[in-house]
Amino acid sequence: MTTARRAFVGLGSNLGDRTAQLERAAALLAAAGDVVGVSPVYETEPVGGPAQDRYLNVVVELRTTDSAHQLLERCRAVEADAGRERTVRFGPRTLDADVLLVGEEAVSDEELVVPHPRMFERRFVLAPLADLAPELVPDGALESAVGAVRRVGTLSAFTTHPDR
Ligand code: GSY
Repeated sequence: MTTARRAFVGLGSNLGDRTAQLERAAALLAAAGDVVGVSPVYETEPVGGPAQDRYLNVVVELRTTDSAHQLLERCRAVEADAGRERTVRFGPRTLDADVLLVGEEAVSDEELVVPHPRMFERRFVLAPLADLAPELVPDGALESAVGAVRRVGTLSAFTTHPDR
């Protein structure tokens, strides 16, 4: 049996009902039973691509036996569920789901690079990741990363209550 590892997936949306799409994507990921946390929601300045609307971003934490490629398939499934169309590179999207980290696994092939190659430059990834796993964010990285972010709430299905 494969040992479960700590993994992180980034979710972002800047087209349509952003909150509903993040809620649904997180719920679809959680249906497999290996999601252990979801960060607060951040409204974030778009990084890269054409001029476009602000995103909502979260990071989802898993304790999973899935490989990085299996997680990629799950990410593709939640993007497809949101009707994601790949038209403009780095352009607006109903939902983006990126594999960020999978334990110590390093992958680099034509389909996937893990750790995600741009995650440590992007505040929309590092701010929610720091909420879940501050020890994984190198000193000074959050400050030097690009793109303004603002914490705006939590996904309703994943609000942590103090009495639970
Ligand atoms: O790589 C994820 C899609 N994406 C985002 C995003 O999720 N948030 C922000 N703020 N900018 C982005 N640029 C791209 S591409």
